[in-house]
Amino acid sequence: MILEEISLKLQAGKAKDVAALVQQAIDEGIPAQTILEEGLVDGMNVIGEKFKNNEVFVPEVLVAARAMNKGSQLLKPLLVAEGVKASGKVCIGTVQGDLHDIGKNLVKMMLEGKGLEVIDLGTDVSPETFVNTAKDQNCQIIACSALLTTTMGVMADVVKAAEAAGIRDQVKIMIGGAPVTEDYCRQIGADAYTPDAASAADKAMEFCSEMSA
Ligand code: B1M
Repeated sequence: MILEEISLKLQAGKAKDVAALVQQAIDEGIPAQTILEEGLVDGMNVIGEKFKNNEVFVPEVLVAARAMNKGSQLLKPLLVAEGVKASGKVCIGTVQGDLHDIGKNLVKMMLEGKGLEVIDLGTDVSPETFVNTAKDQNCQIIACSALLTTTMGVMADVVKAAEAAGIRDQVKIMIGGAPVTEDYCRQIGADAYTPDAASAADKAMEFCSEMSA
């Protein structure tokens, strides 16, 4: 089955093959969301498990990540709804000290798919950069991604920085990433934790319509 092939080629780091298979899957009419989750994300999850067990190492993970990006770029136009007017503004980034950006890029893609305007701050983003951007650009939402247990604490600093800057009541702070939990969200006083990119986009839409009401 083509989705399994995509997953296997991604695990092997074959970016060109992944791109060709993703295109084929699109042409066959498989929904972009399904290709993303059952092909690309599935492959990345296998790599993650192997990385954890020392069966593959950083170079293999990097080529898999490159293949993932190549495949998801092809899906982007399909996930991004055409002609939808921006109904809110979000600044997104991976927190300071953390360079993982695949999940963050997926969240960005899904937010854009809902018609939201997204300012991508990249990786290794300081609490001050999140807060200053939200303030200067009038963002309704700050979206933070963290993949390391050692960096998720920066999310608490983002909440504190927003309080210190006096914008805490004007901005919703959304958090996510593999080590992040609902409990942690409550503990640091952020506004929402969502486990995946699609639910992050739904929640962001909910916040934006609440805030514009
Ligand atoms: Co890193 N890494 N890594 N890594 N890496 C993990 C995260 C790890 C779990 C691997 C492991 O040991 N099993 C482990 C963390 C352990 C821990 O903290 N508990 C780890 C480690 C230790 C490290 C290094 C320290 C390794 C080293 O150098 N010794 C190092 C740190 C570098 C740094 O950041 N300072 C490192 C480096 C790297 C690479 C550079 C090689 C590469 C990153 C490439 C890149 O991103 N451009 C990499 C990768 C690829 C991984 C794994 C294998 C895959 C991560 C990924 O992209 N997953 C990962 C293992 C794993 O997660 N299974 C691992 C796919 C992606 C789609 O999922 O990002 O979780 P994810 O996003 C999901 C959800 O979490 C959610 O939506 C997405 C899907 O819908 N989500 C949000 C994400 N952000 C959200 C925000 C939201 C809402 C939802 O709201 C705002």
